[in-house]
Amino acid sequence: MHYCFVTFPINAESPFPVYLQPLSLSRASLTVLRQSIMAAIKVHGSVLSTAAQRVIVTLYEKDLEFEFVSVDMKAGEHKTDHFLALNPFGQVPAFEHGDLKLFESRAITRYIAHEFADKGTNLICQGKEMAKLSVWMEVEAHQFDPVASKLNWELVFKPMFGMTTDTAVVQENEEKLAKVLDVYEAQLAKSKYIACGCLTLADLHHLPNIQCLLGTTCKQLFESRPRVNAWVADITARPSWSKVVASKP
Ligand SMILES: N[C@@H](CCC(=O)N[C@@H](CS)C(=O)NCC(=O)O)C(=O)O
Repeated sequence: MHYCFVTFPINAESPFPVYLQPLSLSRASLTVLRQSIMAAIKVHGSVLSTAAQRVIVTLYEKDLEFEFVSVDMKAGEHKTDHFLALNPFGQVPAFEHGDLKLFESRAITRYIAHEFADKGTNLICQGKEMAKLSVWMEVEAHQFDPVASKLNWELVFKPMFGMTTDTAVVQENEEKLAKVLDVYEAQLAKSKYIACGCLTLADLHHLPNIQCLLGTTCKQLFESRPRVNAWVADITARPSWSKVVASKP
């Protein structure tokens, strides 16, 4: 029980005289009070943005409340002065926590995981394990993402915008993705998740691009590698990710 002394009666069974009766708050009401005092978290983005989805899935895993501020990218809202004040590169997502303003999805997820280390799923490690986790976050950003993003642009977004897919770019990047996934298959023989034995930011960072690729011909590149296939099935089945998928139009 948490007490906060006030000078009016609130707890009828209290042994204290009325003027010294404690305000007894349940754990649930204290949480609500604490959350309303805590600085608000805002994510500016589009539900279609893979980079914004990376941040949102992390917030869900950490069980944090946040406000999603929809940016109308079709209307070029991300290039307006108002948005450029949040991200000078004019890209979503942008993130606010009180007076802190951040951009770059992976920097945002790292901030969330460290700042709210005691909330929700622990997505980071300590010492040498953290060093390994950093390696796999870099692998996702520099080996997986460039290839996956190109494939998603050609196979998902170009058709969505009525543009023509460049099959030569698709073939070149499918070959590159196959090589990256061969490394993942070997890594997943050593640990259940991509960086270590438990789910971390490195796994979450992959989710948005993987989800898009599963709706394309690239699906078989994941399915043909048993450990990669099991890992993909595991991380895409997380309730946090299901919530992100459900929010897409
Ligand atoms: N490295 C950035 C990439 C952000 C990014 O490319 N966002 C895309 C949407 S997924 C965007 O805003 N594109 C519009 C543009 O570049 O003008 C991050 O991870 O946050």
